[in-house]
Amino acid sequence: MVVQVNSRTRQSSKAMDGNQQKVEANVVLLGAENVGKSALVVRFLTRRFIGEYGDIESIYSHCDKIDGRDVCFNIWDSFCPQNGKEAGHISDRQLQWADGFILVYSICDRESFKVARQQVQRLRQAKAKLSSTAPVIIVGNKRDLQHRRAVSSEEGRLLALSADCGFFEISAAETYHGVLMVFHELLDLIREARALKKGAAGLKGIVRSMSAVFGRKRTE
Ligand SMILES: Nc1nc2c(ncn2[C@@H]2O[C@H](COP(=O)(O)OP(=O)(O)O)[C@@H](O)[C@H]2O)c(=O)[nH]1
Ligand SMILES: [Mg+2]
Repeated sequence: MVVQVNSRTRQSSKAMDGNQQKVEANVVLLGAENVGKSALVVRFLTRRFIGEYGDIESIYSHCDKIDGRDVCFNIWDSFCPQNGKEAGHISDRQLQWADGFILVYSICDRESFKVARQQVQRLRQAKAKLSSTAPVIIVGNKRDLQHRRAVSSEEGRLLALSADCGFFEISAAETYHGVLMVFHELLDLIREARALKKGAAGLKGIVRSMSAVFGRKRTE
């Protein structure tokens, strides 16, 4: 069962045959320690839940056909220490590299929701500074542990709405489907953001050419 609220690299599409384009998307997984970031990535890559994942920070590549289009995800599974100054830190490299973010908390860990809230705030500030359009999806994981729930769906949904992020509640332990929906939704948002950027760049070009023409006329 998945709960969803709907609310976007550098351009790195490569031309394939005809109009088909290969889409590449860099995705960074953020969130506190122990919320299931690695479980979510491994589920997406292998369709399996293996239980224990260790504390390795890795970048994985995963290529697939989605809606008849070749898509290649590069997924940065980050490692976030729970305590100290480093808690909730998002590096400049991650900010520059990412086309989109998946921000995970555990529905049975109130502290992890606090970290998610801080990271949403950091992302907003950094995005404004870098004029980045990278979309964010907030994910409440461990939905199977209802009896230990400490964060209501409503709180998660409100956080997402307030920051214009996507939202899902899932269980990486129980289903592959929820995880798949998160990546597909993020891909849609990334493609939307690229199209908007392209449109805005095109519009700027038209405005530049028009002002060149009218500018010249005035001086003639
Ligand atoms: N019950 C339950 N446990 C989960 C779920 N996802 C991850 N876990 C467990 O939570 C722990 C931390 O997972 P991990 O992926 O290593 O978290 P990370 O530190 O955020 O990468 C592990 O023991 C996982 O088996 C889930 O959806 N439900
Ligand atoms: Mg991990």
